[in-house]
Amino acid sequence: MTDEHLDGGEAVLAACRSLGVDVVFASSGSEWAPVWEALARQDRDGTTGPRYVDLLHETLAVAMATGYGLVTRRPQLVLVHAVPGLLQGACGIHGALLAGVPMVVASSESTGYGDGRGQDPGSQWYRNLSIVGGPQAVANPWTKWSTQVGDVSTVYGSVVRAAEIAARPTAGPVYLNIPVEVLLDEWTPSALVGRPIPEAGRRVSTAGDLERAARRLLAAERPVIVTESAGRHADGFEALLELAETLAVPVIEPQAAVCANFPRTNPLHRGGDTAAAVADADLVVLLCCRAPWYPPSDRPVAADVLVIDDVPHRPYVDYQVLGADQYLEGDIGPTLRALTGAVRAAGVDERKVAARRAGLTVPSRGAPAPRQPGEHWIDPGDVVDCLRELLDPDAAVVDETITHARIVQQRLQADRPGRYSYVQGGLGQGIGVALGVKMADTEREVALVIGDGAMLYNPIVQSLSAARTLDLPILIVVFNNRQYRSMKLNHLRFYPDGAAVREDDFRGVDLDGQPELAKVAESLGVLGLSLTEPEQLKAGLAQALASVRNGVSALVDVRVTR
Ligand SMILES: Cc1ncc(C[n+]2csc(CCOP(=O)(O)OP(=O)(O)O)c2C)c(N)n1
Ligand SMILES: [Mg+2]
Repeated sequence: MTDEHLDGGEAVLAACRSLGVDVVFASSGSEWAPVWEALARQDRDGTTGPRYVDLLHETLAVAMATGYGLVTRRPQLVLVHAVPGLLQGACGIHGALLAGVPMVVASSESTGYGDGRGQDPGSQWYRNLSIVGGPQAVANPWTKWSTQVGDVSTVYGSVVRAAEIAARPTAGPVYLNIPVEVLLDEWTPSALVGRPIPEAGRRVSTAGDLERAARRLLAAERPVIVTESAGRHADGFEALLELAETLAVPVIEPQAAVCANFPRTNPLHRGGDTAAAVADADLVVLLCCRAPWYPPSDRPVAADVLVIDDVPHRPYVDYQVLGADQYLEGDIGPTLRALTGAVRAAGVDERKVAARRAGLTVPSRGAPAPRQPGEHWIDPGDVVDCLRELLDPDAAVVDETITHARIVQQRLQADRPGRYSYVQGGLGQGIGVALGVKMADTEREVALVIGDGAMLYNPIVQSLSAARTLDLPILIVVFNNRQYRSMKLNHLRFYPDGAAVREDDFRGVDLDGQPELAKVAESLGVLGLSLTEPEQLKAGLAQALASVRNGVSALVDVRVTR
């Protein structure tokens, strides 16, 4: 084969170039030599193209693409290996689906198993790697879309199309099975190859829908906005602020909120209790809410419900009750701006708005639990308070805590877009997501707050190694209660007087056997600190942050009271 032989690997890379993909996040597999060859040619020839990053675990590769996508909202390419790599990455891919993060995930199968024409793909494809129905069938339930690329002539177009599908609402991961024979096959680029692919067009509701929604808002006496993820969308945070301020509408971020949507410091932010907030409302605006009522049938009967979303009924959600009286559909930023425009055009009753504003008080952050005399360990609320004080005001906080998430949300007081992101889906993605956020914006300070149990689900060795080798310094703060506290609370909810509680004999809870996380971190070139006493907290976190600002990641293992 000559150096100038172009194949399916070149087609994959050419598609990335046309799409403006910045990064290929990869976890190795024998199918990817054609892409590696294309990358070697790219380097040799000085061609502009994506950066390629080798990662040592699929969860890490996918989670980094998720973190990167949360910041950029643009799809990147993730390469994994056949079905095993796809399955290993599945937890993260499902997380990206829930988070609405676009990405193209690709892996291979064999079509000829060594008997086909062309190069020998290797006997492992015949012996070990096949799966009945193909990997695209495996990926189908937890991706937005999945298919197989049947021929080298369609590789370029398939990768482009996959990314275009991934980027459109609801954004999410798509999967491509590009068989190894297809990747190795000779490729003749068509005249279309190399044209830059435009971004998706913006969608806004019709003028009629906007006007009806504006009139509803203006007519309401006690409207309230509930939002889980408006801040995930471009301009969503700022556009919501403008709408809420224009009408002095209170905003609720329920526990299901996954990002910073509205400044917690704004008097219109009314905390996280949807049930209390809607009890007296005559209009509830559900803005980007998947699961506003619980139980699902618990929609308030007295209020009208206006649903504003890009895709109100998420195709990947199995059961969803919104209870809408009106839908306003379109891209969130432009739609909210247009709604505010329609509200102003229809005429705002400033006296009514002023009266509503005058009735607001600043909700309290909640005092820390009183400390028992002689009590060791550190209050989790104090940890968040201290972080809020010490972190750069623009720092991004990624959250993979469970029972501490509410405290983090309440006390962090996120006041700007991108300040807070909750890791969605199964545990184990947090470090990767934080590293991806850092990679997308290397100037930004990034902190991960994480439970001890969640930490132990992460590929710690691979992730902390990546932090060092890719020069992505982040702060990791472990809320260590030496248990899966959530599992215990769950058990107690179902069996408050059961044998486990009477005998103090729980399962699925104890994490006393965990390794010393600070030492694990130290062994991987990361500053590791263990804090057990409240007096150590501020100095410890400050020392860790100084290390991060100096280019060395830090892990602070904080022994928390609960
Ligand atoms: C991949 C995966 N496996 C299992 C679970 C179930 N699970 C939910 S929370 C949790 C415990 C988390 O422990 P920790 O991070 O220490 O938080 P805590 O409960 O102590 O607040 C487990 C095991 C999960 N969410 N994801
Ligand atoms: Mg724990």
